[in-house]
Amino acid sequence: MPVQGSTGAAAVDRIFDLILWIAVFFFVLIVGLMVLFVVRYRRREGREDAEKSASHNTALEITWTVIPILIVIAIFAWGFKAYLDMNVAPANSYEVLVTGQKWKWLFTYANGHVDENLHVPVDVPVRLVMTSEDVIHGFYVPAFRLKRDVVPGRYVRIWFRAVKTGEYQIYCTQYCGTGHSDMWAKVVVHEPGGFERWLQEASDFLKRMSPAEAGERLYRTRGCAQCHTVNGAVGTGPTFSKLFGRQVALEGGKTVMADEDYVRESIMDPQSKVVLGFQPVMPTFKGRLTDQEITAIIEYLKTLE
Ligand code: HEC
Ligand SMILES: [Cu+2]
Repeated sequence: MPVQGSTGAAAVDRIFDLILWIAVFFFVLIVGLMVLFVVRYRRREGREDAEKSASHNTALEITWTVIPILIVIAIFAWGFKAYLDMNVAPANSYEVLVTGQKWKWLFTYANGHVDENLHVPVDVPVRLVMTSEDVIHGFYVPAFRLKRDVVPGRYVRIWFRAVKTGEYQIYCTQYCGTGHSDMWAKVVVHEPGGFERWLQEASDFLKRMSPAEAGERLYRTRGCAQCHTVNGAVGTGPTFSKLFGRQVALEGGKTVMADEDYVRESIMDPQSKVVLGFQPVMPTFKGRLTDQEITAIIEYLKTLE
């Protein structure tokens, strides 16, 4: 088993152990008796005919019905309680929005900061409100025994309380396409106070970084990288490599110079000028990126000339 990184992990492991040991007990009992009977009642000289067996034993039959029923009820009751505990978050939980998309997880914090990793304070209940942008994904943190599928158009909630600082792996457990196995992220559990400091610093990245660096970060964290490469390869959208300053051929026969205004328009109103040979599938980022952020992206595109 991975380390128990959350309060829920211990509860899950206890039920797992219970079911495991019940299974081991009955496996040994049943297979043991079977082997014993095979040896004992095998065909031998002078024992050719099977002995007449009893047809019925009420006491035995009631015993082997009632005991398993009690065991199954106990497993259900215990499992159901743990399931409810996992699903009903304490009222004072810190909330983080989780979005699954091809092929990364994005985490949105209360102040609007968007990050590729899930940062949380230790010993504080954290509620995740999760959804997907495109197809089904499965949010899975083995160390927290936390797993929930997300689908577009619907929100699901889970919560956890991390008990140890450190980094834990997040996986996607639904086969969601070519990038599925790269859909990794980390839970970073901070010591008391460290989380607030991290959030403050991370949200200030526009002030802290040069515009081009900040633009690169936005390119990665705001989903542009899903559709646009920077290495010249064509994805769902055209590559950003050597885009800036080039003449771009559009659907309908026109061409346009890829300058600041064109990039800005492509982000705010993608359908107004559609690049030749591409589907008009880019979502608008109007209201989702600030002017300052768009400027940072433009500065980043300039570095890819
Ligand atoms: C769902 C896929 C998708 C996402 C996500 C996406 N785009 Fe696009 N983008 C496209 C497609 C397809 C085109 C070409 C068709 C068109 O012009 O609308 C395009 C065109 C563009 C163009 C014009 C490119 C050219 O060669 O002329 C720019 C600039 C651009 N996108 C920027 C961005 C930025 C910045 C982001 C992230 C904030 C982003 N896109 C997110 C699919 C996407
Ligand atoms: Cu996925």
